[in-house]
Amino acid sequence: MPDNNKHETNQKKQQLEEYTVEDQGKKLTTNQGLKVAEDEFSLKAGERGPTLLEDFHFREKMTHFDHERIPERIVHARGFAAHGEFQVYESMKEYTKAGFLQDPSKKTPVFVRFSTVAGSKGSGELARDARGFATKFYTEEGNYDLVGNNIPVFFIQDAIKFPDLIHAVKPEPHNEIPQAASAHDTFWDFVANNQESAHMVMWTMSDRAIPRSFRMMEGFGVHTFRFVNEQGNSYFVKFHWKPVLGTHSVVWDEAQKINGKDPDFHRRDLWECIENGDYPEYELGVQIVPEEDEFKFDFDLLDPTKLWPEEDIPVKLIGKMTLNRNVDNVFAETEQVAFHPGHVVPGIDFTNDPLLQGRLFSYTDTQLIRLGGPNFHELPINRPVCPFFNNQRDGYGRHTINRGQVSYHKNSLANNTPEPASEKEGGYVHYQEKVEGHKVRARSESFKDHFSQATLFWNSMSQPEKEHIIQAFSFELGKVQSQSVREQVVEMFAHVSPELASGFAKEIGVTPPEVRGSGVTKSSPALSQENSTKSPKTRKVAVLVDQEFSSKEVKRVLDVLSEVGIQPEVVSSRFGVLKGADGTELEVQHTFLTADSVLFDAVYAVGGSKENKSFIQQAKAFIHEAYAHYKPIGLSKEGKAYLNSEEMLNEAGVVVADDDQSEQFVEKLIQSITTHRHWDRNIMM
Ligand code: HDE
Repeated sequence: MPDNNKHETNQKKQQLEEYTVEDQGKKLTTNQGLKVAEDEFSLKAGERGPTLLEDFHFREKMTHFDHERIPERIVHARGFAAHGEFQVYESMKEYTKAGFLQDPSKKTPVFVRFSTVAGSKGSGELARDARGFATKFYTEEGNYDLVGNNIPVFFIQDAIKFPDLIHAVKPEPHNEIPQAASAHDTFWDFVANNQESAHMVMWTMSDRAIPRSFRMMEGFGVHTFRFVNEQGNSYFVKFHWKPVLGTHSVVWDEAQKINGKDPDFHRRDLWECIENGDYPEYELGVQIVPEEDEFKFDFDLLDPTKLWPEEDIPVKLIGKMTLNRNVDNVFAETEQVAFHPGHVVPGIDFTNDPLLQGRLFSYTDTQLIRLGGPNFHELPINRPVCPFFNNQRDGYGRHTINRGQVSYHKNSLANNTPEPASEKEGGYVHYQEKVEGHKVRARSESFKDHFSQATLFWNSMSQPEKEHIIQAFSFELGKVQSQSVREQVVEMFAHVSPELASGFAKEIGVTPPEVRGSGVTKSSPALSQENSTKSPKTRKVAVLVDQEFSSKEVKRVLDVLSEVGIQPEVVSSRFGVLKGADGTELEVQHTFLTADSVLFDAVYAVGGSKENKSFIQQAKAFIHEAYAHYKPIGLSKEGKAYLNSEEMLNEAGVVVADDDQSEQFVEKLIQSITTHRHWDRNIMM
């Protein structure tokens, strides 16, 4: 019923617009609807006189302003979001009765918020950190939230430790330093003394923690959830989001520079791609384990520090999400959206993962303080698209005007309305899992292996990825002041891999450990980003051009790049129009002052007048930085001269145009851009 789908999407949009889009030509009024005659001068006794208390318009305006800020999220404060839709490929009836996973013709509206975890609301987006990947599905059976991260495991196994973890990673309380960074004593002290964190720390020290784009990172539900079908059969399930453009990262030196040059790099990237119609797409994947196989693995399915290797339990791709609309107002939507892992629909249920169980309490609790009361579900962004109706009443910020005298169940005065729905009518019935045991504060023996999967992750990395991990540990522990903490961390990661631990031990002045390791030799190729999809689409290329450029190939190269979805942008010394030797014109989009090589995926050096020393100098610096970050580099005949050494011409990913071969040049350049980074390059500066 495609028409119905359209109707729902429009209905959601309308609901939101009702509150967010201002009509042209409206008159300014107070919040009581009184038309305002003057909005620039406060009411005074005489032109130079004191302001009068009587000025109700001034007081209302100022009071509202004074209260504009709400508490930022204690974690995931820095976030950015977009609207979109989800469509399942084929009915998932066999495994789940969830309505939105039945009909391939149905489009379910979604809202997705990406975030960093540790930093404040205004922090740089390229922090080394996990990324939040939270999706709200506005289904006909109510809202379903898949509140995940871009890393498939977590630091801790029990929710009771979450406040400790977050206290340790947040800026240290005595001086509030450092912002949005785990490179400090308290975080690493926590890690060394809470060794269940080993696996996730491997991920946060890897390239996964510095993604190139929200559009190029995976998402994971982390916990094991349950699917339940119409017959009442249950399956364990792990959720994945797989980005269609593949999973890609920047390098650490670049990340730090981007934070200065453009702290909004990730949100800008998402915003611009959606505005340009390059809609980010992710496939929803599920790993499914029948209930009877619960104990067939060498790890506990309920342990959130463990992933399910994709080679053992394949990821079935079951649908696609497309993000196709930017928000109208960041505060009303992105800031006020309230996610909760407990927002489920029939067919999706929980397991006893002790981290998940704790989250089921925390999210409503946090919304109460953050959104100022129990009516946050009435905010346009949080409202379900299906009707909702119950006996809850009153509270801060109530929008609904409930009619009638009855607000209790059971009743006879309103014919027992609202009345619970049976399972057949769509009423949510919790999966009747059998539980028994002693009331204890304890951890299962099956949760006690902290190192095997950390080693699995290490074994699965390519050589460059391993080097990046060693560099990340060296950086982070290099910022740790306590020698004891450094030593404890080396000792801990010697259990994961002696190669890793000795790799960074020597960089931080700690005696390399005696050989140890976990003994695990298995690897999971799916964990390496090197094996992910590669695509040239939406890659940004800085085209360095100056006046009098020799234009034979340029226009054609730019056209071909654009045809395959690459975005070439002209960078020069000054804004204006550049004229090529044969009269071709190019408009400058950025100058060296406003752009930087770290903000692009690749460089195409065209060049220009030999007289402009300033251009040449700046172009050289631009190219060499891109080169040092392993980026694709295309050089025109003139551009060749900008390299410091002839040898660089033969290095990986450097493509040179010879006039007669310009066809091959652009093809090779596209190939080089598709590769993303050229790790087997000698860095000689
Ligand atoms: Fe969260 N988490 N979390 N978390 N989380 C919050 O809820 C919490 C955990 C995740 O864009 C808070 O509304 C506890 C794992 C995302 O709005 C808070 C525990 C995963 C977001 C909270 C965890 C997540 C949050 C703060 C340990 C990946 C941002 C503001 C038991 C599966 C959602 C808010 C958004 C946000 C609590 C662990 C993902 C305080 C207690 C594991 C993506 O309620």
